Amino acid sequence: MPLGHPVHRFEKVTSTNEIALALFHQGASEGTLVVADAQTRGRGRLGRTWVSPSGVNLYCSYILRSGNVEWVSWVPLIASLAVACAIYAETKVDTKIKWPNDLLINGKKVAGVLAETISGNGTIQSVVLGIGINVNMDKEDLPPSLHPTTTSLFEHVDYLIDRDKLLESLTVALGTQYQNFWADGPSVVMSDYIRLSDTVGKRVVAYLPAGRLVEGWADGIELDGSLRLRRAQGDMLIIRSADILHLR
Ligand code: BT5
Repeated sequence: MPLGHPVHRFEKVTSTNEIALALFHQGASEGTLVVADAQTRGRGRLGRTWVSPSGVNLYCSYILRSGNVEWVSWVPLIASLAVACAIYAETKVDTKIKWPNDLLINGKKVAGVLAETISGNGTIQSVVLGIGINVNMDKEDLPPSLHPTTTSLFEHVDYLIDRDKLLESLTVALGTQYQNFWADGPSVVMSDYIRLSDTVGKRVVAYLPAGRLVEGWADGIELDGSLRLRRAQGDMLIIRSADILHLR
């Protein structure tokens, strides 16, 4: 099933992920794409907000097919790679990936990925993959607290970027990454991901969901997409979910 069919376009929604989840429950098929010009309650991970000014950025969500748990943990990594490819294809701007799902330009966040699973009957039925890219936005479109850590593609090129073309590139890149993963397993995705990783090889602090924090060297990525952290004491931690701070 090709990604990006059918497409549901909206001027303004609460959250494209919320709409895609609702469409899934109404029987929407794999590949369905929801795009909006603005979001009033754009979602980040762990209940955070994705600020979504109107008419300047890309906010979209894809309904992906169900898969095993291993596949699900790779979705944000595969999507990050696809976003990096699409951005490069349309703008020639290089991005790096902060594990697991932040796209950075010179250390500042330009895009984010939110994969939400739909479970039922003891299995994962589907994944709604949401992607937000800051495209033609001005810094002033975001609250001042976010200015030091964020950027948009427009800040790195000298023209307004065609958001429809970027979405087309994104859909193609995602379809390609997705097919390669199913055909070859995670090894190719893994090497591409590590090549673009801003995290692997760095000293980092990981803020774990339970509120604990651990410090160490980001040593690599496990076969299920987890981050391997080597601590000064010499032990190795496998981190499935965390917020990462890169240390100098
Ligand atoms: C993410 O969460 O980075 C996932 C963002 C996914 C957004 C897309 S838009 C389409 C789809 N529909 C949705 O409702 N969501 C998805 P996280 O790693 O938790 O990062 C969230 C944090 O990024 C916030 O707490 C802010 O610090 C920061 N942030 C918020 N808005 C931003 C923006 N426009 N650009 C850069 N950083 C932002």
